[in-house]
Amino acid sequence: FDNSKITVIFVLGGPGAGKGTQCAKLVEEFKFCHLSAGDLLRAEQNREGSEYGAMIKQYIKDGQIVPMEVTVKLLENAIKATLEEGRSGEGWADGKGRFLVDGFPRKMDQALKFDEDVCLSSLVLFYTTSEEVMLKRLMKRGETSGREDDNEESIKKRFSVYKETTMPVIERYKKLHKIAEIDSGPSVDKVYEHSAKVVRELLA
Ligand code: UP5
Ligand code: MG
Repeated sequence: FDNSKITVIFVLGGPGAGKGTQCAKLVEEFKFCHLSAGDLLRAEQNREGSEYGAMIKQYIKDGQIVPMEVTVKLLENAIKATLEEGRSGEGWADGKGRFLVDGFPRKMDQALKFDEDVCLSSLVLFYTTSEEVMLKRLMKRGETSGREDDNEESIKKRFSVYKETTMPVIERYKKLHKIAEIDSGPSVDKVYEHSAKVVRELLA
């Protein structure tokens, strides 16, 4: 994709940091298209006839990163479909397709492949809070979410994969000066104030 036609913001942070919650609010104000890599994988897992369903299910339960070919392809297809629908006209003031890519890239190989095959990102919103807070949020959500990885065992695995595999990706974007770090410990509205300010500055 041509970087002059689309703006991509990556949204990272530990499991339960609040990525999805903040993306939903950013969509309302800034008319982004929100693509959650996890949601796309869960949809593919449940799609009838998918050859990857069983594999994805196992990876997600173990908190492991699904092989990048699958995830990058799902994201690429979703971006393409959105642009073809012509959403870039209506609502997107500068005529540019705006995408929030949530929960991605969480492993170095994915980051490099997306840069190479899809496009360069403009910014990374990086949500941080303590593991204690994230665990509490996820256990609470697990009471109703139906997500197979919202249980203590899977959450612990997700935390360790995040530290070992995703933190190096975040360090890379820090070196590239693309990171906006946001404390996601406070209330949803407080965190959003900070998020909106950062995004407003980027789009200005
Ligand atoms: N909540 C949110 N913000 C709050 C606040 N400020 N105050 C109080 N409560 C707050 O929030 C989690 C919960 O906390 C919610 O109940 C919310 O109301 C509350 P949410 O916004 O959903 O947090 P989020 O960061 O989106 O958490 P999520 O669980 O989605 O993060 P993960 O990164 O773990 O999940 P994701 O769906 O991205 O990935 C799942 C799995 O998919 C991965 O583990 C991996 O196996 C696989 N995957 C890949 O293999 N490759 C990829 O590229 C991406 C995913
Ligand atoms: Mg999420």
